Amino acid sequence: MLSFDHLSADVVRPDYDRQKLKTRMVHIGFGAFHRAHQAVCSDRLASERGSDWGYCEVNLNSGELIQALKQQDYCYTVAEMSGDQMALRVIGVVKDALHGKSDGIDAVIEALAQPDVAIVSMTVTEKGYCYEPSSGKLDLAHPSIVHDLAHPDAPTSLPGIILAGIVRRRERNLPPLSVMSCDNMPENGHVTRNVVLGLAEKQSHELAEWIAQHVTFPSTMVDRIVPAMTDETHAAMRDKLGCDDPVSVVCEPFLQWVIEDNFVSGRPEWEKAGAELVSDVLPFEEMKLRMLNGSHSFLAYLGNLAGYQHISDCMADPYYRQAALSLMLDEQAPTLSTQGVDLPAYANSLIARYENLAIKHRTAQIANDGSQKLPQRWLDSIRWHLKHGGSYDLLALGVAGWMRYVGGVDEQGQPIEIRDPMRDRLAQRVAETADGEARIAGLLSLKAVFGEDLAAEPAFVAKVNHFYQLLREKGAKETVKIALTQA
Ligand code: NAI
Ligand code: CS2
Repeated sequence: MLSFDHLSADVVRPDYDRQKLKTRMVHIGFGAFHRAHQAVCSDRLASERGSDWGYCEVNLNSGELIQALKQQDYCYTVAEMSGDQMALRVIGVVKDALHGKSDGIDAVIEALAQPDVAIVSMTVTEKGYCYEPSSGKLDLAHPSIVHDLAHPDAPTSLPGIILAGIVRRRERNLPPLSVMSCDNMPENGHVTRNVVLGLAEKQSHELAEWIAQHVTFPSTMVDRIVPAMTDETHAAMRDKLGCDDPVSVVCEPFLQWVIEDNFVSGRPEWEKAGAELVSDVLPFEEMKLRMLNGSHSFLAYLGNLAGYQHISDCMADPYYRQAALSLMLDEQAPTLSTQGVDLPAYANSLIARYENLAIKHRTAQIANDGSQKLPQRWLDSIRWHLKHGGSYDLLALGVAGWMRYVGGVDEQGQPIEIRDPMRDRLAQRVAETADGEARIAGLLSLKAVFGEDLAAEPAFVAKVNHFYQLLREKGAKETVKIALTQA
């Protein structure tokens, strides 16, 4: 357990009066990322500007972290790591914490309906939104949504819980909420609005109209590489801290947060703690999702197939490094509407971040949930190239790599554990098709991922077939090399 008595002197501690914090924000998804990103900014603000914006943290599924957090008086440690440097900070901006299962969903809805609460934010992974990735619309066939339509007062899904919180606030005549997604989706505010309004519309048109008029859904671009904690990183933290902190998290020094300034009941002055408040986040989101996350997913699938465990291992292979850079600059950058950003400098800064040997970011972690990630990271760019006649070989290789990966067997013949909300559908397509053209056609016919159009684009299908065949015959390392010399 984290204990201030044992902390070494160089650990930064909360230097503000924690009693003065109020629970003005509820955050759903107390995962690694939130702990190292939004909570850090809010903590800096409390420390440097005396902000009183505190959090109630909520986890809907896993309860262990919430339990541990409570035992440590709601404090935990963040370690920024670069090379052999480690900077530690204790975060003190959390006031309260709830676990959906043990505290009950009603306690979560009640937290959302407290008078002081002005913002609910989320980091629940793309799949938490229960939407169809290719269209961004609520998936009405999603089992949790089917449940929530039948039981609106006892919801289980993120959209259902937020909706119930909004309804309870309205019943009590409380000021409306701002609902802020901090997940890696393009126009994440619009996606959130779509799913909440989609569900509300099924309850009553009048309710949906009221929410559309009163509740805001600011979009955000969020960036900081925060890998899942491992036994090794926990041990490194223990050595440095002099005690165990099960809630601790390790991350890179870099942090970026661009927020659409669209809050209906006030917000912390995050701009005074390093965030950028803007009127339109989309150009920033697209740039980050396509350049950073797009190259990440490429390295995740092609790297994992080649036996590279971490992103930094991929960077040690000059062809993978060059492929990531070329994917960003030659195939993603031309698709962007971003103005005034030096994209080559941005791409080089991303490569430098990937090379940080202190950050052990597993390719298998990034490879998770591909069905939710491909549309915004690769497929929209491919559509752009099909329309404008650009070259997209590396993007097509990425798609072929994902298809090999979800085939479930690596290049050494070992099984790959597929973690994806569409795992059963993927496994079914794989099982009912012969490896090769039929498998590719089977996977491309998944409209929730590829939409209606891509399977009907002969040039795209031919490219994916070409690289898939090369991957089968020559393996990932050789294919990446060939793709680079072809490009
Ligand atoms: P994590 O695995 O540590 O935490 C995931 C959180 O999502 C947990 O709190 C879990 O309870 C919740 N969750 C998962 N499935 C859910 C569902 N169906 N409904 C409701 N809650 C659900 O992952 P981490 O690292 O915190 O990342 C979460 C998300 O944050 C990512 O998917 C991404 O969208 C965003 N992000 C992560 C970055 C990173 O480097 N880790 C950086 C930028 C954004
Ligand atoms: C990664 C991201 O897991 C993934 O899919 O691409 O979490 C990535 O680390 C962050 O977006 C960096 O900001």
